[in-house]
Amino acid sequence: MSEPAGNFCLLTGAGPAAIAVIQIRATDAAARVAALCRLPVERLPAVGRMRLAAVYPGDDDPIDEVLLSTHAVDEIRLHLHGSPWIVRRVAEQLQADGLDPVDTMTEPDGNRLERAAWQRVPGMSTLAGVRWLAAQPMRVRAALESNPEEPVERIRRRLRGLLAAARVRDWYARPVRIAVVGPPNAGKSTLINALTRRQACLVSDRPGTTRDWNEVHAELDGFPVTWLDTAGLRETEDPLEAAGIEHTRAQMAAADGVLLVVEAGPPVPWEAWEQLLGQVPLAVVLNKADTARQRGLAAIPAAWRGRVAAVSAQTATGLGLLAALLPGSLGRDRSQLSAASCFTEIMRREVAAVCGQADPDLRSALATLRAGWEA
Ligand SMILES: Nc1nc2c(ncn2[C@@H]2O[C@H](COP(=O)(O)OP(=O)(O)O)[C@@H](O)[C@H]2O)c(=O)[nH]1
Ligand SMILES: [Mg+2]
Repeated sequence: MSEPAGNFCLLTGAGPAAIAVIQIRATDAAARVAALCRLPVERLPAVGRMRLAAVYPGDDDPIDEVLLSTHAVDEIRLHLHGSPWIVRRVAEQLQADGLDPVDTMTEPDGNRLERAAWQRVPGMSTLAGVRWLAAQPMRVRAALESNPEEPVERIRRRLRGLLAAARVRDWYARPVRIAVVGPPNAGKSTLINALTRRQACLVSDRPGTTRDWNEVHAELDGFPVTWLDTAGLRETEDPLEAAGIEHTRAQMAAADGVLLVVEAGPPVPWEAWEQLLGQVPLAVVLNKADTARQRGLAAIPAAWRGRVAAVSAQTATGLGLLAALLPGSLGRDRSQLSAASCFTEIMRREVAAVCGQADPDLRSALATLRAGWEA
């Protein structure tokens, strides 16, 4: 009997994470992964690099979009969306191709920085998050670098940047909860379907259709989002609809923010909405822009003015503009996405401690910190 061709191993545990990582070790790992992803071998990432690809176990359509990372010539990892079905399907295919399943979880390679990043992969909810995390060891290493001539204030500024960008991990790990509110029939459910490219919410031209609530988990621009579809807010005699409206108020209170959707064209009672919401909406959507243009925007509350997007949920126009408004409204500075970040709590504490030191202690504390993370 011939020797097994190589093996594969599920590196990530099963959990709430949306990502599962399968490590493939084989002398011909590249050829195998290329076949699985229907890519020419030369399109696979070089050692230390990543790329997106689709996986095709068997002759089916692609079952998932994956991130491929090459760790060595004989080691490639597939970062899958962690649905158990997808993981099982890929594992079955690898086994059918002659690879041995290995149960024991191997210790991730690399130094403490790399290990810390790999161990946190399951906490990322989107592939963009995994990509961000995978880039961190390199970025952190560069940020901790310094030479004796560098002014201490410049080092301190860089360390503060590391601390400020620590929150980016949360942007990728925890879905932001956005309640979509507005009058009945404004197109709230249609908008959620358009933003998520799914038919998750019931759409009807009969006002008052959405009475119970619907949570849709999706990705917006690489970030995890939970959209909360709500019952339209209006005066009603119907007790069932009234219960839905009561629930909408509770959802608004529990969400991270609200998206106000109104119909473009008819006059909007802005003052009433201001009172009802009791908060500045993340964005004000003037929907059905395909049928009418909004007038009377001069009356919109001043704090809401920079947050208006005219869209058509039906034709999916203006959605990009709306998506572009949200990071700013959520207080997220996109420039931090490309910055080095303290991506673990321990690292954050250690960097904060160094940052608080005066010169010349700061330099030696930084050297100690660097040595600790490179161990
Ligand atoms: N013309 C047009 N109709 C829309 C648009 N968005 C939603 N609608 C229609 O408006 C009606 C109410 O939509 P729905 O999403 O159920 O509104 P909701 O009550 O706010 O959830 C449906 O007939 C939709 O097809 C849009 O952008 N343009
Ligand atoms: Mg609805």
